Amino acid sequence: MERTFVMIKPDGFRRGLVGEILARFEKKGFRLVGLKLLKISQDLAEKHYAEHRDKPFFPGLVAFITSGPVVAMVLEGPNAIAEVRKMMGATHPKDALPGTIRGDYATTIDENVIHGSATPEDAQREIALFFRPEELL
Ligand code: RTP
Ligand code: MG
Repeated sequence: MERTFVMIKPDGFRRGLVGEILARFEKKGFRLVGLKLLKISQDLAEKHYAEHRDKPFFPGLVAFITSGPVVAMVLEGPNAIAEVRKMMGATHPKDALPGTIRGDYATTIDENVIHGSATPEDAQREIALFFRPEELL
C-alpha cells in the first residue's frame, strides 16, 4: 500500500471538475484517506513548489496556485504514486493522452488542472504540508 498527495488546482475547481476527478479516483479503487477545500497561502505555495524556486515560471506558478480554492486529498492504494501520475497524464496537456485527466480537461501547461506527488519522498513531504496526522482517516 502506498499513499500519494493529489490536488485539484484552481482551474479545475473553477471549472467544476471536482466531482469528475474524484469519481475517476474512486472508481479506479483508491481509498480516500484525507480531503479538504482550501485557499493556499503564498508561504504554503512556495514550500509546496520549493523544487521549482529558481525556474523562470515560479512566480507565475505561485500566483496561479494561490488564485482560488483548491481541493487537496490523500489517496491510498497499490502503487498509488505512479498510478495517479498515469491517470493525470503528461505535465504539458499537448503530450497528455486522451483518457487521462490532463488529456481530457486541459489545454495549457500553466493551467493543467491537477497535481500529484512525483516520488515517495515528495508524497510524504506534501502530505505533511497539507494535512495533520489526525486528518488522515
Ligand atoms: P505538478 O507538480 O503540478 O503535479 O506538475 P508536474 O509534476 O507534472 O510538473 P512539474 O515539473 O513539477 O511542474 C510543476 C508545474 O509547473 C508548471 N510548469 N510550467 N512553463 C513551463 O515551462 C512550466 N513547466 C512547469 C506546470 O503547471 C506544472 O504542473
Ligand atoms: Mg511536480
